[in-house]
Amino acid sequence: MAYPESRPRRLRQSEALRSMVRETWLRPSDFMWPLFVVPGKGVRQPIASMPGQARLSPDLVVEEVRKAWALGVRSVILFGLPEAKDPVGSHAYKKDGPVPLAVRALRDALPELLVATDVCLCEYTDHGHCGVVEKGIVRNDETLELLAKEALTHARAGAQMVAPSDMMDGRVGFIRETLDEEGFEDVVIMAYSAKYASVFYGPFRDAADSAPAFGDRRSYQMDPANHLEAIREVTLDEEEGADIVMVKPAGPYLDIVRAVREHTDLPLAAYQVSGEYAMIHAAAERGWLDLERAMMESLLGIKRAGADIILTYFAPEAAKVLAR
Ligand code: PB1
Repeated sequence: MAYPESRPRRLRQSEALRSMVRETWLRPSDFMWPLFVVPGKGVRQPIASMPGQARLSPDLVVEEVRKAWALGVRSVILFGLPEAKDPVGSHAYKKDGPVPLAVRALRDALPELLVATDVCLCEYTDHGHCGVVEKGIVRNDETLELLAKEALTHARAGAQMVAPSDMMDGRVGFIRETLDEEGFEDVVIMAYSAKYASVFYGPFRDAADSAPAFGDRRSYQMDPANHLEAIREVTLDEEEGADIVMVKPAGPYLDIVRAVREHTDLPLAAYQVSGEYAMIHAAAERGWLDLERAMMESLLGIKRAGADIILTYFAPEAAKVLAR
């Protein structure tokens, strides 16, 4: 049927009609809030490139997450910034490091909260790469042991989910095996499966002081030009035991989100990264975009593309809007 019998505008006449036929809805529990944890007490260091976000000590992480919980946010993911960095990222697996301490504090304060931790070495190595380096090469197999130690440290602290973001081959299976051997078969693995070598991580690297000291991450993170490779990476992580798979970044990769959604029946996460967050804030600060509307539309697009879980720095603010 064509015009004039068919009139799509009939269903757009009022909010009552538009909401009746709306195909995608956001919920506060869709959002997972990434947080940066530093050692100490009472420490709050605002992140200039990420307005509204800060590096927080474990006590203030609890304070901020309580507020987010009250708004409907039900999960967080923690990134650690250690006291010291070294070639093998040894602070990544210290049991009294900022992340394990924050995990314990959050589990005590909010027993129903889902506490996930990022598993990677880049925030902990003095060269800034996600694995150990020998002769300028990031060594894949030598890194697996260290990632497993880090995941185990987080699980022992009470993390219900670990999320390896390193992009080493075989790390999901290696971490799964280690956790199971140590009695943590219930700890969920959310794999950063299709993680691209993206420029949009800039503000994060600023926040975590984790930019590579030499070279880049293109020998382990994916080529932004590739689509089929994302399906291969997701398939491998599924076979290795991932419980949740992820596409990262999100906004510039919605085609990949959709393709992965159609490929797997596992829960699918998408990470709205620091650069996506910073861009919206920067445009809003210049008066070019309405911050709240741009925030909500960017998140709606990621959900519409097929993500079940959205890692986003907007989590508390977006939850506040949805609560209205
Ligand atoms: O928000 C972000 O930009 C996230 C960045 C992401 C965190 N998982 C990585 C950035 C990078 O590759 O440097 C960290 C990788 N472990």
